[in-house]
Amino acid sequence: MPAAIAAKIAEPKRTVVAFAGDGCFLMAGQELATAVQYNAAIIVRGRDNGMYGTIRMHQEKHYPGRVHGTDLRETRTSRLRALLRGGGGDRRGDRPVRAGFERCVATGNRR
Ligand SMILES: Cc1ncc(C[n+]2csc(CCOP(=O)(O)OP(=O)(O)O)c2C)c(N)n1
Ligand SMILES: [Mg+2]
Repeated sequence: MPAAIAAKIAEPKRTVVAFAGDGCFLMAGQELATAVQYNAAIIVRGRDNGMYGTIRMHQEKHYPGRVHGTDLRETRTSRLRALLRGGGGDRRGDRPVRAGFERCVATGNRR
């Protein structure tokens, strides 16, 4: 997300999309405040699998049966976004994604 925000500030006319896992969003999602502050209308496409999946993969591979500290609870990104006054929608499931994405692109391009 920080890189996406910087990219949008550097290239405001271009559409910038950040792909973020739930763990990634939990590590840097508060930077949404920076995006709002600098009117950097990025799109964040999240994937919530309830874990630090990449780290889990290494644990399972190198330490079978000793998974530790890689579970995450469901991340309610919509609440953080509302708190920080970011726009957009919360689209779960696969079917509404295209419409939601197109709306995000249109919104970002209006700014
Ligand atoms: C700031 C920071 N801290 C730690 C890491 C190490 N790290 C690499 S992948 C990963 C887990 C990412 O989890 P998530 O975003 O949920 O993606 P998933 O692997 O589950 O698809 C972590 C903690 C990192 N890349 N950046
Ligand atoms: Mg994850």
